[in-house]
Amino acid sequence: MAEQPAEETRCGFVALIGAPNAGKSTLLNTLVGSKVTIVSHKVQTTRTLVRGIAVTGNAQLIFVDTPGIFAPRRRLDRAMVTSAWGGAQDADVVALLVDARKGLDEEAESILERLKEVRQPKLLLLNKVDVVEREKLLGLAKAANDKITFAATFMVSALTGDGVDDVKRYLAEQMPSGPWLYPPDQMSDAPLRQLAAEITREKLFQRLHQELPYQSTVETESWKDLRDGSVRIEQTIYVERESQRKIVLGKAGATIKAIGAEARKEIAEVAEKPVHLFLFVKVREGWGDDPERYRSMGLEFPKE
Ligand SMILES: Nc1nc2c(ncn2[C@@H]2O[C@H](COP(=O)(O)OP(=O)(O)OP(=O)(O)O)[C@@H](O)[C@H]2O)c(=O)[nH]1
Ligand SMILES: [Mg+2]
Repeated sequence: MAEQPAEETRCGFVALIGAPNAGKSTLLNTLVGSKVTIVSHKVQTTRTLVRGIAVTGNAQLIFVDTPGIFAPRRRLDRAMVTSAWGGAQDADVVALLVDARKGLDEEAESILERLKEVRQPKLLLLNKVDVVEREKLLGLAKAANDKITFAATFMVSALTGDGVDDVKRYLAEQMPSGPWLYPPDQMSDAPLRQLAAEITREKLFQRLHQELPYQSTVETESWKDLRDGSVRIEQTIYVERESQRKIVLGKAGATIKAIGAEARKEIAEVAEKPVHLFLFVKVREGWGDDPERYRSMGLEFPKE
């Protein structure tokens, strides 16, 4: 078991911000070395702040995964984007992730513009270098640095882990002196029941198409440790309409069964015990305007 070193320690917060799909959550999991936040090929997967904790030398790095920043339309979008900038506000260092394949598109440009007002040291992380030519990366690094002052620029692949250790080593030196805020072995501060709900939501994002993932949310309703060492978990998937409920269930329940099987396997891995997972699908019209759902996600409820 890792121990907090006796010498001087450092500890601080690093916010990972960027456009939807830039790879923030993938990077967080790679930085921490364990799955603490969910990932999908779709945009707007992450809905709230998720912390992942890593130790490098004498420093404890607390990374904060944030929802992608985009032009919000719905109430939930607004809550997500507000939460992302809130995460940046509270951090010691703000790391901007840019999908190097996309480059400085309109979305990235508008984040850069607002980032100018952020007072903390900023880091530029050009991500997805595994699929981009080196020349393009250099041009991109220059273009972004011409716009605002970054303390440093790194080229990484969150997927392969390329360059990620360099980022950690650099950040470890930047953290303020102070005691570690979490036990040395802790990788996440989210309760397991929350991660379990997120894992099921990840499977929804990966399997369902078009608007449906965005009109659904998942909550863990009950978590009972059984005497045989297994756990019985009940979760509710909320959707907006009856027609959506039918799609989530699938023909003869095939879709929900597949989602449940995938989620159960992964929840068992993080819970480190056998899991009995029971999924219910409920229609809750306008859940996107229901303050209770926001509370359960850990989001502020925007007034409009
Ligand atoms: N090739 C490649 N793909 C990556 C890399 N990092 C992330 N991806 C892929 O990009 C997609 C989005 O990744 P996420 O980590 O969910 O992105 P995000 O920034 O958290 O997205 P939101 O939560 O929606 O804001 C997924 O399909 C990832 O597998 C990378 O370094 N290389
Ligand atoms: Mg994410």
